[in-house]
Amino acid sequence: DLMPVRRALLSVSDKAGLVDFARSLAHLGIELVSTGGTAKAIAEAGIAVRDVSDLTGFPEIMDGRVKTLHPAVHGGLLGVRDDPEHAEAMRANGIEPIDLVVVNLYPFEEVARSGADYAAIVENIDIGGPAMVRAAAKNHAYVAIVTEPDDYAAVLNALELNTGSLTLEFRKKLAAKAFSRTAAYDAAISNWFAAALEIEHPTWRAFGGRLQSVMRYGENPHQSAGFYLTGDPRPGVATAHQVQGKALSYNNINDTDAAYELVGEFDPSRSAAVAIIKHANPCGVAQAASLREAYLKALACDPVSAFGGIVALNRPIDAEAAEEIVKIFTEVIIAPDASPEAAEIIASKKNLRLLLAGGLPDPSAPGTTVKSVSGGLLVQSRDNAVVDAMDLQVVTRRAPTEKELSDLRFAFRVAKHVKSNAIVYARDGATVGIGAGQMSRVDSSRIAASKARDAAQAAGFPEPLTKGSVVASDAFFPFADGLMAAVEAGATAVIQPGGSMRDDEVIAAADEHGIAMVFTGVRHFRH
Ligand code: 93A
Repeated sequence: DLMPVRRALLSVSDKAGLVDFARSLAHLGIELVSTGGTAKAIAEAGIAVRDVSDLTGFPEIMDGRVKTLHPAVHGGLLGVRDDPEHAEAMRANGIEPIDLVVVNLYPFEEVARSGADYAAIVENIDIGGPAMVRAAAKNHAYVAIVTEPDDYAAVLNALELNTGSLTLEFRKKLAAKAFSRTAAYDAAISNWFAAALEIEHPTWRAFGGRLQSVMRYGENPHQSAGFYLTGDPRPGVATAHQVQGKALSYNNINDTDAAYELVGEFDPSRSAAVAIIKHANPCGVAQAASLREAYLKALACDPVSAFGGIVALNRPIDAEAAEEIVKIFTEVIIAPDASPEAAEIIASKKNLRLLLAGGLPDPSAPGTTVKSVSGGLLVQSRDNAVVDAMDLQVVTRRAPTEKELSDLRFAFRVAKHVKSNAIVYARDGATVGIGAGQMSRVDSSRIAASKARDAAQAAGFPEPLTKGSVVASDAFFPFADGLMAAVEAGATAVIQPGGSMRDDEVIAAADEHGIAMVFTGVRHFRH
């Protein structure tokens, strides 16, 4: 399965890391062949390189439109090495085998995004590059194809590990990546045409949107996926500008949406708010005077889960907050805007995606949500109920204190964005325990309380932060047991919709333990 690499063909538009990579390949005794600008960059670094014209015996013509589109190149890429007829064809026609191909394409996407003129965009449709990428990827039984500077280091490691050869397994992975690159490239071209000519994309009507991007995969690597835009201009994940970082994945977009919708609940003129999201559920939410403080409070709720999370902020991100956020691995940051200093701090993390949305989602605005089921679509109006507009009713002997009431509202705001059954413990404007997505409400209560114990233990606190907290439930407690779990965890006040047949039992249990409870009359199921 090991194939020795003796000859490499390099043809790259993005010349990042090229010279170092070429030098290392040359040190391994690999012959380098290259196209115009790439060959020039390599030769200028004092590294021996053959011009592709030398291989083809044909000059690069038509401003480079035809430089590698030649049987000497494609025969060297596609020839089946151990097929005697192919070998004979190579020998008879003087075709030299190419074992490694390093190509990245004309930057069509960037040029199209930059709003260049029509002819310039068309000129950036790479033809020879994708042809080589596809040929090499098809013939991965013998040829390795590298399409991203980010992979140079891994290729060199693999070559060194196998003394100048690459394994079939590695070549297969590179081939899979190569085809996803050419698929995304062609999707970008066809989308640009559709937009330029105002043609409907074939999938437009079916999904009620315009294809914005083809993702490398969906929720899982074996699923394909695309991101469709409805054209709704309101601030959110679809209209946000991505300043830096890798392309967003399917899960990133889903989670970033959840994160941004959640921080949209917090009026930026009243407080800074931060939400950290994992798997579309918050693992910490807090409001405070500054974004930095809000982030640290949100992080403290569940620092273990926050790793690799999505961070959403309700105010333009500043340097102090950015400095804290980059300390742990984060996938995406989304905010209305960023200060230049914050953008610079985030720029030090090349892969970290930064999205600037221009504004915040309005939680009380009307809208529509769509979910697919077998053979159909479920459509409903957006859950735009906000706790400030709800008629809160105190149902216990004790009314909540001012402080409890403020935390109750906070907790219910958060609970709206937690998958059902949702239980949210909060204290001092921060979540201290979140139970999400359980089939039983008592289980959500217990999970939230046990997560709060873990977090307190990790932070070295003597007691879990649920002691003296308040608790929100997205739907009514059907029995007193869910409420009792909250009492045991140390909650002193409860907010919930009410409306259970056993409300009386639940209220009696609350009264018995001196708990203050308010009913909202509004349920926030979220599935
Ligand atoms: O104009 S092309 O479609 N025709 C070709 O034959 C061809 N061969 C390589 N574009 C072609 N390329 C592309 O040129 C590569 O994909 C790469 O992006 C770029 C590298 O050109 P240079 O080495 O001159 O900078």
